[in-house]
Formats: sequence, structure tokens, C-alpha cells
Amino acid sequence: MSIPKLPLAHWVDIIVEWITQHLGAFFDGISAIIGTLLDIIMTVLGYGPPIILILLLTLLALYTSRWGVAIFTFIGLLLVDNLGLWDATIKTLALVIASVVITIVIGIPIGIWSSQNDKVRKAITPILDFMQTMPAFVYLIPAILFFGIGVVPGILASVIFAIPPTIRLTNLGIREVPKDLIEATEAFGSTTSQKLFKVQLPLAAPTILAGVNQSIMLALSMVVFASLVGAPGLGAEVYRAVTQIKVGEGFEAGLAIVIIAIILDRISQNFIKPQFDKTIQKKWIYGAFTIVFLVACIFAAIGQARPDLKGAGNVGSQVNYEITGIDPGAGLMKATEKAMKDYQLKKWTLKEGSAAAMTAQLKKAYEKKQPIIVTGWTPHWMFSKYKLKYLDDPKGSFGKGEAIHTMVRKGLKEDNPGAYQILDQFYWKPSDMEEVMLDIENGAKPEDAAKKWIKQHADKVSQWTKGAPKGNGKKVSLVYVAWESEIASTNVIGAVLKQEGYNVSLKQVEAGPMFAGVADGSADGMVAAWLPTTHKDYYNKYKGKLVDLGPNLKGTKLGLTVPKYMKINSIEDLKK
Ligand code: PBE
Repeated sequence: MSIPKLPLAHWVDIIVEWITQHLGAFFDGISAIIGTLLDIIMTVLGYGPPIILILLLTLLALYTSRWGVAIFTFIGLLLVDNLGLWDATIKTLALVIASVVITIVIGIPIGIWSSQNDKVRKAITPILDFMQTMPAFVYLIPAILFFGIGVVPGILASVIFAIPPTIRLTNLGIREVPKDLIEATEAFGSTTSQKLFKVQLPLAAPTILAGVNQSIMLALSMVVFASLVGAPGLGAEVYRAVTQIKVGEGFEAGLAIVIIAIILDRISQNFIKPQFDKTIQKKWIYGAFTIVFLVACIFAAIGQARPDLKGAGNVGSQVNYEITGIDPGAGLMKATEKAMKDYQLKKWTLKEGSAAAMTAQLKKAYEKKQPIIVTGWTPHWMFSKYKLKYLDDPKGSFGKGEAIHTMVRKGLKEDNPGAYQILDQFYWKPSDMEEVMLDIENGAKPEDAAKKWIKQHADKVSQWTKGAPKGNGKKVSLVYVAWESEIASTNVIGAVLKQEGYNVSLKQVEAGPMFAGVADGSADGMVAAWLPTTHKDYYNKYKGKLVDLGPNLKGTKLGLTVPKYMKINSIEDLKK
């Protein structure tokens, strides 16, 4: 007897779907609040030349942690600026500060509550354990559906991941206050709140701060993840370097994250007991910093509140001058950057994320008939599911229609002639690919959608396998990127190989690593090279090291895509 699989994933999906539909306004509100908070912090930090903030942070480091850390802060931040990473650093700092502010505002009260009430503590502890052990990545998925892509879902995922230590250590710190002190306060007839604010919290402060320090570090560790859903900053620099295999750039961005981490760690560790406390009392220093910061925030808030009258009504202001992109490794992103240059869209930004995050964002906007501009390509299910149009591209920035090529590693022909032959004979039409894609979009597992297509198109499949020897368990490894089109094609050809007796493994990677993997022989092949334009850079880089088996599909297209209910028709309209 076999027990059927619990439909846990399905239940979670239903709950999330319900929440997205019914609490949309609520999430939009939260999103607006967090977005504004973040914008204000970003404006304040980015105000004036970098050296001002560098000096202020150096002073703070000096006051809290003495000379060594101060010198490190000064030189470290100058280096970051010199590497051209200042803007990204500001964005990352703002993301971390916003996450930590939210963490403190929510975490400390919960910590206090659970210190006063054993039932609360018992209920909260397993939840905190769960929050910390669930891979933080997972929080990003519902966060995209609730908040769209951008920095807000990144912040919320960071808060969920970073809040447990603040709650735990607030609770612990208060509970550790010696009993005799509490008894003494009670003997003097203090009320509960007097006891809490005059005795317990001050005594627990070092422990609470230790919790906040941990939360800061955890929030910082989320910045690379956050970039997967479109949060800008150093994390996005790292992510971009990975997708395009840029070792040097990745190292620079990583180094900047390390520098920020050390500075934040030292300052927050010594915050409660600053090294120069004896020389100047901390209330003066912190008071001065707080006043400067608050005044700057007020100015920034006023500046933001002023509506941009000039732009009101045009497409740009409707979509915030943002184009919703996909993973930074995609050729489509490079083409879009080129288009932005060709059409002089200087005010515009291209948001990085992933193909899945882009379609989630599109779905969200489409259902509410809101304006949105995304980077699109055909074949893609989104054109059959929604009414969309490509914007005209009179300057030809996105190139012409292309073909998708199959590439295999050198030596595959000799080592595994059967698999080589099948891969070589693999050829289908855009409509075939779309069938599989749509099935997957409607909820089928990629393997199942592939099997179904194979069954229904046995004649086509038999042409791919014609004359090829059976696999008899021979290993074949294919790599692909999580673009909807390549998920479909790779699963289909993978299933065909499996059916022919090959031991197939499919590995999902980023675009750069996909080419590199086939070139260095760590993967046998892939069916996802868009040529001659989209993947030109990767192809040129690895050309001599892999074998091009030619097209497996012809007639693709790339371009900026908008819902048909939008009034614009050409990329040129974006300039107006
Ligand atoms: N795409 C789908 C890829 C190729 C396949 C258009 C997103 C790219 O732009 O690299």
C-alpha cells in the first residue's frame, strides 16, 4: 500500500494566492511605507560628496571603538569609493539600516513581551527556530508575490531572517536581571512599567544590543539573496558577477561587503559601551548624530513629497522610469542596456532579478491593469496568457530574429556518440516549445510536461533519435538557465535521452556558468545558445572550446514588452 503524497505545496500555494488576492491593498500600503523609509535613508546617505559620510562614519567608529577601527573605516570606505562601488554601498547600507530599524521596532517589543510571559515565550521559541532554519531564500518567493520585485521583498525577507536574535536576546537579557534587584524595586513599590524601563531594560541593554548586532550581520548576509528579486546594491554586483563569470568584479564587490560588515559589526558591538565614553558622554555624541540624521531625514522627506509635476502623466512617471528585467546574465539584459543607450533613456533604470520574478511582477500589474514595461522574448507563454505587444524598435537595438543553438563539449562525439547524435538531431518549432511552456505555467511539473509533449509528438521525437544507439545507462549531463523557454527545451531533450536509456542529469545554472561549464567539459551540453546576437559575448569567449551543433529552433524575438492596454507603441515613446 502506498500513502499518497501530501499536497503541502499545493496548500501553501492556495494560502499565498488567497493572501495575494485579498490583502493586496494592505501589502501595497506596507510596501509604500517601507519604500518611503528606504528612499529617505538612501537620500540622506547619498547626500553630498562621499567624503562627508566617510568622515562621519570614521568619527563614529573612533568614538565607539578607538583608533584601529577608525583608521580601518576611513581607508576601507575610501577604497570602496575608489573602486566605483560607492552608490552600490549606499544602497546596501540603506537596505541593512531599514531592515534593522524594522527588526528593532518589531523585535524588541516581542522580546519584552516574551520575557514577561512564559506562555508567550514557549509559543514563540519554535517559531523563531523555524524562521532561522528555513532557508532564507524561500521567503523571497511569497515576498515577490506580495510586494513585487525590488528592494521591499528583499528587506522583508531580511527582517524575517534577522529578527530572531533580537527577540531571543531581549528576552534573555531581561530574564537575566538578578532577582534581588527586582525584589528591591518591588519593595519600593514600583509599577511594572517602572520596573521594566528603569531597571530591567537598562540592565539588559548590553545583551539586547548583542542581539541587534547579530541581526545586523544576518541582514547584511541577505543582500546577495535580495538582489535575486531586484534589490540593488553590492549584492546585485556580486550576483551580476556570478551570472557573467566576472571574477575580478565579483571579488571587488565581495570585498566591499566585507568592509561594510566589519565596520557595522565593530560600531554596533561597542555602541553601548563606547571607548571614549569617559572623554565625552555618549548622550552628547549619539544625540548629535541623531539630530543630524533626523534633520537630514526631514529634508529628504520634504524633497520627496514634492511631486514631479513635469513628468506627471507620461509613461515614464507612471512606471517610475523602471523597466522590469530578468537575470543580469541574460543577453536580453545587455540588449536592453544597449537600447537604453541608443534611445537615450537616461532617466530610466533596468531592474535586475530573474525571469520568474519578472513574470510574477507582470502578472501582478496585468491583473490590476497597471502600466508595466518588461523585457520579453518569444517563444514565451506570456504572449498566449496575456495580451501583450512588443514596442517597435526602429533603431534595431534588439537585433533581428535569431536561432537557438545546441552546444556540446569537445570530445562528446567520441565518448558518447549516441547522445551526441540525438542532441545534433534535436530540432523543433516555436509552437512546440510554447506548448510545453504553457503546460508548465499552468502548473505541470517540467518533467511531466516534457513527457506529455513527447508522447503526443512521437513522430518528431523519432526523427531526433533515428539511427542513434541506445544509452544503456550512459551518463549525460545538460546545463540550462531558469528561463521559461530553456526549462522547456532542456526538459524535453532530457526526457528523450532518458527514454533512450541514458542516465540524464539536468543542472540549473546561471548564463555565464552554462557556457563555461560546457566549454570546460564539466557538462556535456546545452540547448540554450541564442545566436547570433543575444549570446554573442559568451559565444565569442568560449568559441574555440565548445562544439556548435547548429540551431534547434528558429524564429525567436527579443524586445521591450508591454500589455496591450498601454497606449505606447514604440521605444521612442518612452522618451516623451
Ligand atoms: N532569454 C531567453 C535569454 C535567452 C533565452 C531571451 C531570456 C537571454 O536573454 O539570454
